[in-house]
Amino acid sequence: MAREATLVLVKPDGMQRGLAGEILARFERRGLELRGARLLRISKPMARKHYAEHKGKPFYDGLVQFITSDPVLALAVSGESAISVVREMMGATDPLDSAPGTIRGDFALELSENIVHGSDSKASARRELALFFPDGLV
Ligand code: IDP
Ligand code: MG
Repeated sequence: MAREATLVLVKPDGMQRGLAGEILARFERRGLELRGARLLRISKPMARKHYAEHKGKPFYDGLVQFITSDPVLALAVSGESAISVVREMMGATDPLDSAPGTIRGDFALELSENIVHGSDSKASARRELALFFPDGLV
């Protein structure tokens, strides 16, 4: 496999619960490298772009509403197979299916408040990193 970069978001619920440090520490301890970090409140247009793949789904409007409701921490992390490693460490989308030891499996119970986002493919990572880090990574 190869070295990759991926986007992580600590969503508004994760920020409100004070889990940003815990989440970043898990990725750092795993050996991933922090290449960028931004604390921001996502605008509606940016949220619609970020979640464009879900447009038309019943939960889309609520998702856009939620991700723009409070600040998020956007992290660019890189390392060997970073995209799949981050996804595995996040756990399944529905926290009720997430294994203990994963971020969602340890900290969440609700599908709509599942603490973190992570890019799901190389194409998504490229697109999402460009959206959140338009000036590039360090
Ligand atoms: P992912 O975050 O694990 O990649 P996606 O399928 O890309 O999952 O969905 C994006 C986000 O939308 C999820 O993290 C979750 O918060 C929310 N979501 C997904 N499916 C549903 C649903 O059926 N009802 C409510 N929210 C959902
Ligand atoms: Mg997704």
